[in-house]
Amino acid sequence: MTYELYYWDGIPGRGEFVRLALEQAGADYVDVARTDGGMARMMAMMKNKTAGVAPLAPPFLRDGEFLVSHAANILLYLGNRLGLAPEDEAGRITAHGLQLTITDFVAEIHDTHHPIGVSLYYEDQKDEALRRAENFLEERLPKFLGYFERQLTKNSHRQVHALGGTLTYVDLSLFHLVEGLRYAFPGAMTAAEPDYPLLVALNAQVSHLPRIKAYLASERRLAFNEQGIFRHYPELDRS
Ligand SMILES: N[C@@H](CCC(=O)N[C@@H](CS)C(=O)NCC(=O)O)C(=O)O
Repeated sequence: MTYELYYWDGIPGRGEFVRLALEQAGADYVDVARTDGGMARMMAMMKNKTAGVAPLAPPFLRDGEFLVSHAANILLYLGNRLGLAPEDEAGRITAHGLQLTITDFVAEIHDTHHPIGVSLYYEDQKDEALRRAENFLEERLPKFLGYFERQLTKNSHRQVHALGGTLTYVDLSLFHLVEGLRYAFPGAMTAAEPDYPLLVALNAQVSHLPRIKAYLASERRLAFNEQGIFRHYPELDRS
C-alpha cells in the first residue's frame, strides 16, 4: 500500500519530519500536493464534508482508509511500521513525548516571525517579531537545545541517538531541527553549536545515512525559504 502524505507544496515545513522517516525507511509514498490536482485533493479533504474526522491542517497521512493528522501523531503511527521506533510501549510513548517537545519547539520557532497573527504578513508584525526573536534566542533556543543535548548524552555511545541504541524518527527530526535553525539563524547557531556537540554530531550522522543522503540530493527535497517555518530574516538573527 502506498502512503499518501498531504502537505503544502513549496516548503519543507512540518511535512519534512514525516518525509524524512518515509525516506529513511525506503517506504512507498506519494507527496500528494506536489502531484497534478493534488492540492485540490488536499483542500477537499480538509473541508470536513465526508464521514470521519477531517484534519484541520496539514501534514496528514492516508494509509488506505486510515487518516492520521499532526506530525508527531503520524510519526507515532508510522514508527513501528517503518522500523523507526522502539518496539516496547514505554519506548514508543517516550519517543512520542520527545516528538511532542519538538512540536512545541517548532511552534515557538514559527512564532519568531509570526508572533501576533498567523494570517498576517511578517511585514505587519516586524517590531513584535524582533522582540520575540530576541527572547527566543536568549532563552528558548538554549532551553530546548540543552534539553535535547542532555537526552543525547544519556543514550550515545559509539553512535548518537535520542533513544536506546538505534535510529528512531526522533533522531531524524532532530536532524531537521538543526538544519532549519542553521538556515533561519545562521549567526546565532554558529555561536551556539559548540555548546551542543552531540546534536551537531547527530546531524552529521543522519546526513550520511545512504537513503537520507540520496534524498537530500534529490528533487523531492524542498529548499528552505521565507514561506515556511524556518525563515531567514537577517534582522531577527544575531551576528
Ligand atoms: N500540530 C500540527 C500543526 C499543523 C499546522 O500548524 N500546519 C500548518 C502548516 S506547517 C498549517 O497549515 N496551518 C494552517 C492553520 O493553522 O490555519 C502538527 O504538528 O502537524
